[in-house]
Amino acid sequence: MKKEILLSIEGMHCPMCEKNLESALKETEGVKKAKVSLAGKTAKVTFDDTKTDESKISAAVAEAGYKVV
Ligand SMILES: [Cu+2]
Repeated sequence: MKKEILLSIEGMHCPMCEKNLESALKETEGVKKAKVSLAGKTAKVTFDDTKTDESKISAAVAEAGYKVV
């Protein structure tokens, strides 16, 4: 099933961070949509919950160099 979550992200400092994280999320298996906001310090992620879950998405965020808070 499709699920949407809004994550609070720590560690983004510039528009490159925003782009980096967004593309990292989009490349994550099971992720359908990702919209990262530098100003809002958030990532809105739509994913297929048969393929991934919130902890795997958080791990992908950490791998990209940022942190879910
Ligand atoms: Cu940056």
